[in-house]
Amino acid sequence: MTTAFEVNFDGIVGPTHNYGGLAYGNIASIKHRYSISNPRAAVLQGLAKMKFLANLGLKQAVLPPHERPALHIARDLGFCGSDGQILEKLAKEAPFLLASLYSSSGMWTANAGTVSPRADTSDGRTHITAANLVSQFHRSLESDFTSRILKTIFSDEQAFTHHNPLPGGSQFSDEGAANHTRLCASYGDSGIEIFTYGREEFNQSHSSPSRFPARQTLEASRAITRLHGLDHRRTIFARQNPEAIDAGVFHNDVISVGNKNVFLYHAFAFADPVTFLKDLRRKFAEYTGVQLIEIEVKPDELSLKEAVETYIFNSQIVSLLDDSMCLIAPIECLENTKTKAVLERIAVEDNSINQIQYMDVRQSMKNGGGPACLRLRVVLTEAELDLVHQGVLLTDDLYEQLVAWAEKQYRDELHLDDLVDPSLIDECYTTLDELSNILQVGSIYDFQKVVNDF
Ligand code: SUG
Repeated sequence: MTTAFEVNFDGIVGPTHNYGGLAYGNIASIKHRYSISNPRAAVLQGLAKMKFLANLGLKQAVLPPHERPALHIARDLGFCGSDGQILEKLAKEAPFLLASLYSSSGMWTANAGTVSPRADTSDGRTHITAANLVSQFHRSLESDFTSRILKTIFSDEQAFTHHNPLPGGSQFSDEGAANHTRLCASYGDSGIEIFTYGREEFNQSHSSPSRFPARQTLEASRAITRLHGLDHRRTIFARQNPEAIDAGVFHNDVISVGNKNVFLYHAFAFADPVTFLKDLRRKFAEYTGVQLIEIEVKPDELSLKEAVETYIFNSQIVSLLDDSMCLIAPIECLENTKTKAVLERIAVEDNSINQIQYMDVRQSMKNGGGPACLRLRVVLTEAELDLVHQGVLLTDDLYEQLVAWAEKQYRDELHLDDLVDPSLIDECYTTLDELSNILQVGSIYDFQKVVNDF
């Protein structure tokens, strides 16, 4: 058995965090469209969550925000003139595009990519595929920078293999780890990788959601398993319940979550739960030698609607140093009597989870991103962790630097009308430039390269 850790790479909320209502099928995003956002509160909430996990003795790291506004995309789409003129034209002709180019959606790093640890892959390397996120325009802008930053952080070619985001259009729509759950006996052992998808592009015989789009395709999930060299005997593909997608479950991590041998899910999460769970139980017992602990939440205990409103399943389940587990839930679950009761039941049952903690990430929640959306899980051995760029690992010192940086640089409030102000561009560049220095990641942003060329 090799000792390995789960390291959470949380996205730092960007300085342009806003409520553009861009994500169709994500009920919170649509509900809060045009609200005034609080970027400083948002970034501090995210940092506080990271610090909380680090204080529990867990390995915690950060991923920097993306460069926004993504003005090169506006130019690619035929908008011309100075930066200020482009912003004005966007505001007048295509406000949706303006909000998209300013979106801070890179903060939800559960969608940054899919990671398979060395214990699961055929060549014993950690495989990483940045998600193409093609199902939502504003999110599709993330994949280039995500690839770049992941390659910067996991740069050792002997240990880490990076694959390009999947090619093609909606047929290979890939949303990263939000639809990927890895279960195992201990992190260093090989595990069972579950890939959840909403639709099969080349087989339309299944019922589809009627209200909202299914984002992940089976074809994309299969491609990831091929690229990562996963053993098909330890891989499972499970279709999301279309009814759940129509209730606002745009990613599977809104309705199930797993850690080690614990799997928490809503009874309506999967299209064919009986077959899926039977397969999972059998494979898990056969290949890990350990029994799976299933925690099912039934619809009479909590409806799909209540699950989506509170994001209870978007909790993080983490293993503490004594090997007990802690469930980190959004604070909204404490304020809802039904979810609070479900969590109290989970805490007293015999299932390894004996601690529930509530986190305030309300700014992110208003855009449909809970605690689990904000982090990308990467299982690493001690040797691999040493090869990771050390500047992104959260220490007390880095935390203090990031809080001071955010307090100095971030606006208290941001309204969509503010996005047309050209001075916001420089403000963002200065903020991101300072961050790249703090994290010692070099000139990762395009605007830094332009300046350095002169
Ligand atoms: O893709 N929201 C994100 C939320 C992602 C949550 N991630 C996981 N479930 N893993 C999305 O729907 C809203 C942005 C806006 O409306 O401005 C947004 O993109």
